[in-house]
Amino acid sequence: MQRTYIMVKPDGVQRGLIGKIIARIEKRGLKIVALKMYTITEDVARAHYGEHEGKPFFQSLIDFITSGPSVSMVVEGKESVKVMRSIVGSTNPLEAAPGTIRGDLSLDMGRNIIHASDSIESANREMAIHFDESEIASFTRIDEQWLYE
Ligand code: D4T
Repeated sequence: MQRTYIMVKPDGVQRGLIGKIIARIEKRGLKIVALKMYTITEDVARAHYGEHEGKPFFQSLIDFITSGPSVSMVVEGKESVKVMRSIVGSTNPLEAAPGTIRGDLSLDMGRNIIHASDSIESANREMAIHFDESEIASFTRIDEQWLYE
């Protein structure tokens, strides 16, 4: 089974959307195997968004992501990277399809409420930034025999 890294960003937390977002992930059949809320430090934010360093929106992205608590998760399941990217929707909420988290719940690129790793490599890198291996649980959900053939 594949793992991916998910973050409900500070705007999602402030807008009271943690529960709604988690419900969508769980209902799809994906398993949350790690979860915590904390305010990301500047150093962690710079490591997480290192690929965007030097871009015009970089500093505002760092200021925003460190501005308040966010919720970090590790989500596991079949093709979880691809499935989560499709549940989340396009980076720009104005282009995100209805039915996606961003398409239903947000309007602005800089306030797009959720992050999902864009590849297996990014997922591994981001999980290592935000979690110790010991924080990631290993268990079987009781519905797994009905989720997978
Ligand atoms: P994240 O990483 O937050 O899940 O978003 P995406 O994977 O969908 O998109 P991204 O890495 O290209 O962008 C990271 C983050 O920066 C914000 N952003 C992005 C912005 O404020 N202005 C921009 O022009 C871009 C491209 C939104 C998401």
